[in-house]
Amino acid sequence: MPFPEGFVWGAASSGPQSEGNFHKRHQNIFDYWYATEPTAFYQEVGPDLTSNFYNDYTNDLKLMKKAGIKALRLSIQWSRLIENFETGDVNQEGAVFYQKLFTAMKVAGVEPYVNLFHFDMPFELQHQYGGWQSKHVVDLFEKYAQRAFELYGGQIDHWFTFNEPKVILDGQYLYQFHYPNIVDGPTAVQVAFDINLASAKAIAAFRKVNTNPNATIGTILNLTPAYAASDDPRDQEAARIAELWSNDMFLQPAIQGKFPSALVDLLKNDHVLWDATENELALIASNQIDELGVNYYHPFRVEAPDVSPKSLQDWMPDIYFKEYQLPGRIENVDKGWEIYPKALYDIAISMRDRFGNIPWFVSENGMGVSNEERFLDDQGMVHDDYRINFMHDHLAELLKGIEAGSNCHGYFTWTAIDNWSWKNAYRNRYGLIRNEIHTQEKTLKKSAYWFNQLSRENQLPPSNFELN
Ligand code: BGP
Repeated sequence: MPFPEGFVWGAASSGPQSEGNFHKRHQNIFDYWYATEPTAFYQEVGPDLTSNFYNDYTNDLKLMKKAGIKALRLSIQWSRLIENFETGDVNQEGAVFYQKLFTAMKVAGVEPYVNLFHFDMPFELQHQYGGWQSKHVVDLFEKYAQRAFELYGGQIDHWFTFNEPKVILDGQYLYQFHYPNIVDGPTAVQVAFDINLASAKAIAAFRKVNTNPNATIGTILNLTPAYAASDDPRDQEAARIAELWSNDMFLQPAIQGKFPSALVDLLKNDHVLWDATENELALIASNQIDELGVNYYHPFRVEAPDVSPKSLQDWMPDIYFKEYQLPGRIENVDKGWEIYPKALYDIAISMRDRFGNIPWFVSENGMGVSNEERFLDDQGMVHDDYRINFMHDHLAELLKGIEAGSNCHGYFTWTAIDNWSWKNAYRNRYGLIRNEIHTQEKTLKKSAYWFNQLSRENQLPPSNFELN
């Protein structure tokens, strides 16, 4: 079975992970964290150079074309585009960089999908106001978003407000892997609300200033379907709450304009519900996305927690569920993530049945593997059959979902060219294209040829594909 006509074959990346911080006038939280604590990053490699996309994009786009990539999801860095966060005045050099980049993408035939926030809170806003803890920062984000729409509205057809809001909560406010590494459940609850509000405000700004009839706006969520470890009602209950917290807390406001009432009741009961005004809720109610990007890597298996949530303890979402590792699972051991392609079918069906069959696409899916030098041949090509298998098996499940009527219109792999990954730096490589980070030499991996055939034929090549 071919994929539907016009199905988009793309790749995803982000500004902070690929550009390098050349000519940036402000630090984001990762720039700051690396400058003050380099040992927090794998082999002390920071975000200063990354994959040199800032200087190399013309050549990079050519390589992407060779890999069959027809669309690239990337992000504007708030800390590059905006000179004065309070007024929203732009930094000219930053503005020109993105303008030239988007033009080069059109010329190269790589369609830009532009996201406004990929974990990269400007440090000053984190430091001064507490980042997403502050409604003032929400307003500054709206200002920045509006500037971006005004500057690039004529060039861009696909806008996105956020990448993976859930990971912002997890990293910054719960499990300590993004600066400032706070552990505070109730604050995470407020941040969840504020990000939903910021997304709605950016959508409102888009509806106000956009004059491009082809342009749409969406958001990007990492969906981790919650599966109960057993039929035991306690495990089932854990999965129900995990689903509300991990997925529905962002899906429902974005698509339906409201928060899940069962979650609101639970948070209220626990005295940790967010501060929200009637006006803010009305704004969320009236600003929905046009399309959804779904990042999918792994499922979320859960069981009942060891102690009852009624026990005296600091409030964390995990008082309701405990992560469960399926015995005998297939795992990407470099990342500790279970590989479970069927969840992509489940997501497709859930989009169809629970979310009005909204237009959606896979905005990230891929496999990060360490020490890929193991798989280099004499010609210097990485034979990454594991990555081909991973994409093949996920796409086969996705296709089943599409055949069942789910409205999915694209697949973007993470990522085109190996890029810098938050704390892990260049430990795990995800690219279809290898980057020798010491020389910035970039070469196609075997998976790039597989992806090229996929994109050319709009049909799944076999996973045991061989190069001619
Ligand atoms: C997603 C992020 C990406 C990317 C990817 C791989 O959560 O949106 O930015 O990094 O995961 O994860 P990691 O880089 O942590 O291995």
